[in-house]
Amino acid sequence: MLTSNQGISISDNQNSLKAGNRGPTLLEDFILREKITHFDHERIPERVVHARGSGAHGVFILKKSLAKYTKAKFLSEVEKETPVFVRFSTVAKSKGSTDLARDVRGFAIKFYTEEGNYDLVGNNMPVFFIQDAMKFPDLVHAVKPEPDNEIPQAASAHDTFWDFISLMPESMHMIMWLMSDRAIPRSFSRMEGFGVHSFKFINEEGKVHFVKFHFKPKLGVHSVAWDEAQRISGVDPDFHKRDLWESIEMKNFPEWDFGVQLIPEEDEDKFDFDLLDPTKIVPEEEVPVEIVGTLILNKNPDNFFAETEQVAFHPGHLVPGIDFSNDPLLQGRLFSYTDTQLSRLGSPNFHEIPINKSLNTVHNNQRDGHMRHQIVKGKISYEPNSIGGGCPFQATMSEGGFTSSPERVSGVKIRERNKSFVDHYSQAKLFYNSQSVPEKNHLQNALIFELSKVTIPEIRERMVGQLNYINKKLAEKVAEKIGVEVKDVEFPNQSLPAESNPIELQSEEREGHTQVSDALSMKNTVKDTIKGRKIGFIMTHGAHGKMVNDLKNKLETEGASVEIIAPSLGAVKMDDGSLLVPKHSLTSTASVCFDAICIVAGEDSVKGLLHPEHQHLVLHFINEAYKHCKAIYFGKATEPLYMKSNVSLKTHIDPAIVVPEDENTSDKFIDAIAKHRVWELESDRNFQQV
Ligand code: HDE
Repeated sequence: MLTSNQGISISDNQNSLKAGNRGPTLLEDFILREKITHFDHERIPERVVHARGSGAHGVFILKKSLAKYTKAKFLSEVEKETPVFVRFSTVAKSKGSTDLARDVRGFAIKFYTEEGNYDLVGNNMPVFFIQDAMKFPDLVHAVKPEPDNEIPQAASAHDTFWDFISLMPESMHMIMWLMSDRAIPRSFSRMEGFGVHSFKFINEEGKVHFVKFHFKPKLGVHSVAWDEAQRISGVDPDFHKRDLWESIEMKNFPEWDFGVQLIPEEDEDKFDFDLLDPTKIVPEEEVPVEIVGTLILNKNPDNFFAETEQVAFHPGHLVPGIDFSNDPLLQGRLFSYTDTQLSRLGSPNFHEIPINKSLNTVHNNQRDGHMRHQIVKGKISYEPNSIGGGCPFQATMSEGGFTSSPERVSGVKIRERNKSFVDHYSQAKLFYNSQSVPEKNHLQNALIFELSKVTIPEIRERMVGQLNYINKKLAEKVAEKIGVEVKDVEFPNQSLPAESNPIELQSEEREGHTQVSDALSMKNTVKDTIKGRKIGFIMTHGAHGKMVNDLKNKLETEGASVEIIAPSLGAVKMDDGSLLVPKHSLTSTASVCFDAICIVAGEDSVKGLLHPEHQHLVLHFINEAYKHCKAIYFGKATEPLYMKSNVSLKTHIDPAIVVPEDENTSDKFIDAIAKHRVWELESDRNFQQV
């Protein structure tokens, strides 16, 4: 039965209580008042950053014991399964903005371990914009919509962001990541996750290792084209959220390998960068990533607000065996997260909300406060006590009590950055130099797009000056397109120690030990599976039933999903008499929502698609998919459509175009989809579009 919040059964949920049929509503209508009061308070403040998120439950399975390095139990016992909740997010955008904004993605994991909650609150990029927490509010103010007119939403392409960035050489490495296609992922399941900071592992003997955390998607790291991202934002702004939800519903569970880079404490100074500097990676060539576990997301939340919105992460939620490093960005984060939960969730009792609750029972003397759920019995809320028999007791180390890793700390109180933090360009170069040619082109075009939106020429000029320290050709190309000259520019940086000359320390001659890293290019990612890919079948009445069924079955057996697109949503009658109900009409979706398309065989179907009412829509579909370097399958008798489309203009052998004359057409199609896109033919495909 429908009840009020006090549990009273409600007999009429349609009409308010009135004085007479046409009379005024009565204040005494407690049912109406309760309903509307609750509704009025349904919203809570959105997260100041990472407002837009998507979450899922899952499990972490340890495959290789790390007991040698950490006493954390969930990382010690092989095959141990730890429940998790993961929240992905965009960073700078509002809760209601598009998934496809150019942005960093949050990758936050709550491990519900037997020793309490452990939160790994990471991103899909391994570095950050700034080195010190002091600059975080400035960074966020600069990237958020400008405060006078609240423009632009879901975009970093504006004056204040680039003004700040152009004055912050330390952000250059992160800018390379942000301008790369990593900032427009194909899906959450195809992006990496990183802990970013160096953390510490401590084993039973108290030995310390620095550790960097990595999550590598089993489906590979794949992105969409920027032009595509812009279109998706209009056609399906929930593209990533939907993909995650649907993959889990279809039991195509997203999976990641969990890996660690381990560095003995005594090797801390062996690198040409500072391990405490969050604008640096530890190149995998210098310290390989050891894969030790699997993260699987296998259950959608039951309620978005209760779980995804109310989940509260904190890099300070640790378990014994893991500790912080002195990274000054991480140190600042340790203050921020509880503080922000207090205003967002409104009470210090947010740990009692089901999604935040530790599996381990909570025993302490903290009491009361807004929205307290726990009913603690007895009169003892202090320690030491004798009345309660001394409970709850402190745990010794052997009983699993948390102890910080002992570290000698001494120093003069000082507001300064260490000289080892000054080199801002070597790893920006490392990233840029490691990209394939199409990736470099995309990065360059992203910079041109973003900087073209900057209205103040001095900012554009300063940015080009920054790029010049990374790559001269890149700087020249961008400068040419944004109407400024490449010049030596001064970068006032008040945060550097007085004796260090930034320009000298950041000179173009300076190179890191590692100059190219394969792990940084998406070219080298996994390209052997079509699991989770979405294939659009374009057809109408008379489509070849056998072809549809055979190809559809084959693609679905390999883990892809096939969606039928037809001129209308009415059932399509195929040449064998069977009926198939389309999921989309030609006007309700677009090629950008699919990884590949198939123009289904069948003379009558092709005739139908050539009808003047549909032809331009079908050709737009094909041409756009072609432009975005996708695999396209042309079934038998589809030649008239092929000939009218831009595909017929191709000048190179294109491995992603499948025509009836090909051998093993379905295998060729599957192979092309698995490769994701033929980025290397992008200029050829685009050139032909003119
Ligand atoms: Fe966060 N960050 N952050 N951050 N962060 C928040 O906490 C903050 C940083 C990250 O899905 C906030 O609960 C400061 C780095 C993720 O709920 C806030 C600094 C990394 C999420 C906050 C950083 C992150 C947040 C806003 C610099 C990658 C979303 C809402 C000192 C390693 C978690 C909230 C979720 C959220 C502060 C920098 C990741 C305001 C002060 C670096 C994934 O507390």
